[in-house]
Amino acid sequence: MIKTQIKTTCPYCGVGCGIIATVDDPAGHQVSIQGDPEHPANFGKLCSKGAALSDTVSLENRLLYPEVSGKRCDWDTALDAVADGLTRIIRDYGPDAVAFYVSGQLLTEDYYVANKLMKGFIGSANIDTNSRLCMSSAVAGYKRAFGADAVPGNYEDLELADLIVLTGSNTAWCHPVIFQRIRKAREKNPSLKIVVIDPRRTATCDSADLHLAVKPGMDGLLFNGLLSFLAQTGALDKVYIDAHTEGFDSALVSAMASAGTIADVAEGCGLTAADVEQFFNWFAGTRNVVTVYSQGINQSGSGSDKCNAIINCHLATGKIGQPGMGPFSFTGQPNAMGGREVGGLANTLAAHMELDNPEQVDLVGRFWGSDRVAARPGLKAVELFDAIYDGSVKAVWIIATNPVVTLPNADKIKAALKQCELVIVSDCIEATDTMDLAHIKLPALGWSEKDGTVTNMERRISRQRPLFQASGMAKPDWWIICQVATRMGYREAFNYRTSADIFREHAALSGFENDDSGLVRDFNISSFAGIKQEQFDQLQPVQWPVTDNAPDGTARLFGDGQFYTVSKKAQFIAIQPRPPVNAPNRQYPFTLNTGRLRDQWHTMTRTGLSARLNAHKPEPFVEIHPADAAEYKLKTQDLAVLESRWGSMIARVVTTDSQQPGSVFVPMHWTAQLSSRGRIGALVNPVVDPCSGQPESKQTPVAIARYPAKWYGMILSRSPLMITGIEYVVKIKGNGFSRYELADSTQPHHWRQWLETIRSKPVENNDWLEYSDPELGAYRSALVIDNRLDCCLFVSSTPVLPEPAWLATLFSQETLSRAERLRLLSGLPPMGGEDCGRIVCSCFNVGEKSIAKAVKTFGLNNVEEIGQRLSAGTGCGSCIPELKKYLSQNAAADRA
Ligand SMILES: Nc1nc2c(c(=O)[nH]1)N[C@H]1C(S)=C(S)[C@@H](COP(=O)(O)OP(=O)(O)OC[C@H]3O[C@@H](n4cnc5c(=O)[nH]c(N)nc54)[C@H](O)[C@@H]3O)O[C@H]1N2
Ligand SMILES: Nc1nc2c(c(=O)[nH]1)N[C@H]1C(S)=C(S)[C@@H](COP(=O)(O)OP(=O)(O)OC[C@H]3O[C@@H](n4cnc5c(=O)[nH]c(N)nc54)[C@H](O)[C@@H]3O)O[C@H]1N2
Ligand code: SF4
Ligand SMILES: [Mo]
Repeated sequence: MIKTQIKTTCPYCGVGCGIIATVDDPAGHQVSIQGDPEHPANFGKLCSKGAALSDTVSLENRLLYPEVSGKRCDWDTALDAVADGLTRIIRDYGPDAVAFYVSGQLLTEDYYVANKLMKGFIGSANIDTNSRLCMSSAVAGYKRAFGADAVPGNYEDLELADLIVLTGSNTAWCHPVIFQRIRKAREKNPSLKIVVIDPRRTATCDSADLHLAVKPGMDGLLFNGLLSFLAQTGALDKVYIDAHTEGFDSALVSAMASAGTIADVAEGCGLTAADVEQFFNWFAGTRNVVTVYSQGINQSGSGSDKCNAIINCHLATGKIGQPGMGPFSFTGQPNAMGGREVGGLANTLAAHMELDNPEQVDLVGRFWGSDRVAARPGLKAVELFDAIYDGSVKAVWIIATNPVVTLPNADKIKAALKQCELVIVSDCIEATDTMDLAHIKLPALGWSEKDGTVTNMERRISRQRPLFQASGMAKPDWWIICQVATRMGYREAFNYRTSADIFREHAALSGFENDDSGLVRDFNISSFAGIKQEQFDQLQPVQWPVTDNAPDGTARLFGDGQFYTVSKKAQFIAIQPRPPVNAPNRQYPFTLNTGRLRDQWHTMTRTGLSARLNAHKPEPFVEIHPADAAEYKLKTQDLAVLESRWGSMIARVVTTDSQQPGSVFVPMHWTAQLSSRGRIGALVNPVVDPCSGQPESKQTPVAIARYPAKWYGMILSRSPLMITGIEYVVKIKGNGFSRYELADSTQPHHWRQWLETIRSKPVENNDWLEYSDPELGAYRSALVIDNRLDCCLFVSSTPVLPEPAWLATLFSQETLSRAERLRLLSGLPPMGGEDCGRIVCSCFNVGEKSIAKAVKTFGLNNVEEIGQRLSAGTGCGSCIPELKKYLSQNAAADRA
């Protein structure tokens, strides 16, 4: 059989890696995934998440049928219910009583029609997107500086740079393929320096020449300090400032007034003066500098100002617009950029136009043939959910995002949706925390079925192509939106047959009256205004603008020193640095920092389906400095309760000196589907940046205390279990089994009876193996059916339980040996049996114990030698920073 090979794009991060998918079995949803060697984002590389895509395209947990009020129905019924509901509320309360909350994980075509329906025809701008939580500060920063939301450079600039500053970005885990490109660039150019600015010592620091563990939230001061240093040391490019910029003097006055001396900056930022000076000298003395910034900068009550403080330094030295230099905001989602292009934010309009610009509102109205285009900005995400909570917004349609988990003050979001009159949710997944609150559930196509375009963080438009036919009754998001629009009376404006029809219109709008007669707009892909279906199907990755003057796309912007402002000059912004809005206090003494893990994507609706991705960091955890841990009587493996003014959660304690004292870190990923008390969003303060509306998700004052567990337990079971009434439960999908981590603060159960009830299925031919020591609070049991392990439970009064990695191997066996049956109850692997430890390399399933053992036994000295011995690190390469950690630990042990 000849297998079909399809070129498509990864659905996760903004790197936008090209993929070659080989469809092995179309009906069985079997596919093999490889990096596309020809795609200019990744040249064949993929990270662990991209490489594991084949694990996530099954029908497990897919939403396959529409539902209205809990009943499965056909599309007509569901679409009528949506259209009638929205129409009725608009009639009774006006257009601002309805809202859409959408996502950077939509295709450009989906996003375009959602925005067109709300802003162009319903006539309200109450459509906002999860990009508000992600890079709205970066958008505000670019617009203030350049007059347009335009990313100046590209990935190649990172390879051409001699200094890369990564601030508020854990590139190694969040944009791993770019991190690999940086690593390769350094091998070629040993003089390339890397500075990482992050309160934590992350995996990204592994390649850093200098790590500035900045005090949380103080980057504005640091970059103001840099601007003032550049001025004082004669490092300014005065010719560039005069010719191409405005506002320098007041920006410098502000910078100098707030920053003071290097020693002052260092003190304010919690750094040493020597380190600050080193960084400043490198920036001043290097022509090719790229400053990458991401959520550590954007997710802040003064995020937009921080972005401009960074851009100011590049403008002041003319380090912009040429190969190897520039400020570079890293975006998160696969189509964050496409969303910006179609105007998905509540304050923007399609094709990089603005809602507060009457001429542009008029232009878009004429293009769309509508006289109802919203005349003013709508509610931004946090305000929007406040309005749902207080009842002024009565209907919300949530598409491709999971706000009950990811918005700040998330328990309030849940309460808001609970009391909202009409909640419509479109998702490809059935069980999500947000979907659970939907009155109308709409099944969307998943990544492997979708057809359209996305734009990556270097302005490169690529195709996502379908690998499989639609599953169940799932439909493209654009189709669902257009059907609703049609039923609301807007048939003519939404009469598209394919996503190519929409792309063509989007391209035409970008070129519509976009010439010197008006103010030229940066976003222009007018070359595609007449694109035919076959050409759309064959579309090669290309960087916008794509116009008659630049038919092959545009690698860099601003090379001619011309910007998109009225004067065509870039603008300096005077910055007054501000600390986080809520400072730690006696009741909540720690700063909570939240962010991402290497192998999970956001709310885990897809990556959580992959056993190999779950193996890296299986449970919600809190990282805390050892000194703080000691003060609060916390040890690694304990459970801790974290609490803020807004909510609480329980997490496993990890003590580490990569964390700075006074600050704790918790990953953002866990949901109520997978954990009883793991939603960190419940604690995050809903403070936003007044300029961008982006929440301050990186700094919330919290308290921490040991969770008073009476017992800790772990279950591995072939069939999923319904576990209720236990305070701490985390569910982890393994290969052929589910694992549950448990704990509770009340007296232990009658274990055997309890296990039988939650297993519910009656069994024959079963053996219960049991061991109990009430004195020690220990209990272990295993249910063996036909000599095959079905389920096992381990309970202890301490958090030390058997290593799950070797237990997991027993579930792939059809029979248990005598030794294994015995060892099950001792909780130890059989003699000579493999206990590889927690998985570090998810491509080759190599655990930390195997690595540590091999490093020691064979005296391995570097990552390459580990790779030759164990294959670890030779796949996607995402684990290389961790492999280095084992090497350095071993070296330290040898020295000791
Ligand atoms: N594996 C994985 N990759 C992803 C995603 C995912 O879910 N999983 N999501 C994607 C998305 S949507 C996004 S937006 C990107 C985000 O990519 P990143 O922004 O790189 O990711 P985060 O982990 O949110 O935060 C980055 C770093 O900011 C640091 N930080 C916190 N406070 C401060 C501060 O005050 N100053 C500075 N300088 N740093 C600070 C944190 O310690 C953290 O290491 O990742 C994308 N890639
Ligand atoms: N505490 C804290 N909170 C944060 C952050 C943080 O760093 N800390 N980061 C913020 C950032 S940067 C971001 S981007 C957000 C992300 O937050 P969310 O967008 O809420 O998280 P996801 O899990 O990506 O949600 C996407 C949803 O869309 C579904 N989906 C996937 N593909 C499709 C599709 O094609 N169509 C439809 N209809 N549905 C689809 C998925 O199943 C999933 O339910 O979280 C934000 N929240
Ligand atoms: S770096 Fe990883 S997650 Fe991001 S696009 Fe590439 S393969 Fe996908
Ligand atoms: Mo994001």
